[in-house]
Amino acid sequence: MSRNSELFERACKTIPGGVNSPVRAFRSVGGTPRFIKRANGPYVWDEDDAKYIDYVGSWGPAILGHAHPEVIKAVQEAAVNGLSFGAPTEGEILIAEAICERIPSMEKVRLVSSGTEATMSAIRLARGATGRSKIIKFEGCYHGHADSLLVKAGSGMLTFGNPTSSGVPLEFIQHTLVLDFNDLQAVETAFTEYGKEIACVIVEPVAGNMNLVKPKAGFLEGLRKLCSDHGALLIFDEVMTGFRVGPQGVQGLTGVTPDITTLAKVIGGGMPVGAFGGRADVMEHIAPVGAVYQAGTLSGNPVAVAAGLTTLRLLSEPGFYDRLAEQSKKLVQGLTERAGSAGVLFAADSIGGMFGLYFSLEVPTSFEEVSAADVDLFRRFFHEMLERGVYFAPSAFEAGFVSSTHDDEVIQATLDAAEIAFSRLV
Ligand code: HOZ
Repeated sequence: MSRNSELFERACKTIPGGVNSPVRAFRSVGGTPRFIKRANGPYVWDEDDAKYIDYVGSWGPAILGHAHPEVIKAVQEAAVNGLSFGAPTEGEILIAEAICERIPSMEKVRLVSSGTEATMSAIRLARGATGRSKIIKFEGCYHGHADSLLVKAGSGMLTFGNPTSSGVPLEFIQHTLVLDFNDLQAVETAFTEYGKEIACVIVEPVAGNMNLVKPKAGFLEGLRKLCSDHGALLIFDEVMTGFRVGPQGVQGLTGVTPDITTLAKVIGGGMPVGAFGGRADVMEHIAPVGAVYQAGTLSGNPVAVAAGLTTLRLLSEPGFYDRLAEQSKKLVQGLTERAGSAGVLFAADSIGGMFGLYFSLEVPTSFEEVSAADVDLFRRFFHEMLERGVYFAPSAFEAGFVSSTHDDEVIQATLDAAEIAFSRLV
């Protein structure tokens, strides 16, 4: 029995499903999850000593590749001084300044420990600041596992949604309206109907939790206008896209300015950090200044902040994002060409250091289109690649990530593996 299998069997005895986050269990692709022993640059090694080119990158944070020496050094130096104080530190000011300098819409920022905390707190802030209850979210956009956000669309366009998890009472989601991503008309209709009750619209401005789905031209601009016209707040959930698609996230690429932004992943450099921030007048509603309560023992943790600060500094090197985007493009173009030669129905897309692979004719623009892709073909491709030492996300509904260590040689090795993998699908 392989050590991965042994560990998985053992893990299942004390950990639900053997994992601490469901997608890691390989349920949608089948097979045994790889237990990772170590990682460096673009590679991870499993407990059977198999080496993989990694396109999961810890689901986004590993933008500099794994175990970047300067980030590791910063963590070690911070750890020596104590792991957690539950009191303010200078590092928290430095990272708040670094974030606010880089993302101008974030005039003030509060640190938390995860993306879920960031989005949950941003929603509470929006409700507290507007005095309204209803929120709009989009099908296929994932904003962490807070109760009011675990919702899928109801049967009609303007019905409130249904929980996507048991344990979420209907009463908890009665204020969540779920609409189709990229359907501006639906948002307009919702505002016409409920305008004065809507606290906020929350959106992944480039969706990364239903594979990768980009906004259509005018969609984000339209959301901005509708929110402004109706006194609602626009929340960009840039947990995944923040410092990943460009130096100012999607807002920097599109010029659309949200009122509140949520961040996590990259800003922690691999350590648990999240953040939400935005207009100063909105942020002033947060306790201890305002009446919206939010707190956390490990918020602004000094070791995590050290990793994040160092990461942000390294990302500021000139040309960093151009090079990253170039490597992602080489990957998706190369894969598309090889799929084409093998006669496999396939499309791919990328933005900055993020990419999507779709077993469908075209790049999707909605959850419905993503869902129509050939999941079985993805599953077979995933395993063909895994066997050849390439680790993609174990789900057809997750985006992939390229780091600055995915150089030409690494991309070429991936494409060589893909050439064989695609040929075995037909
Ligand atoms: N939230 C991640 C998927 N979009 C999964 C995180 C994990 O399993 O580490």
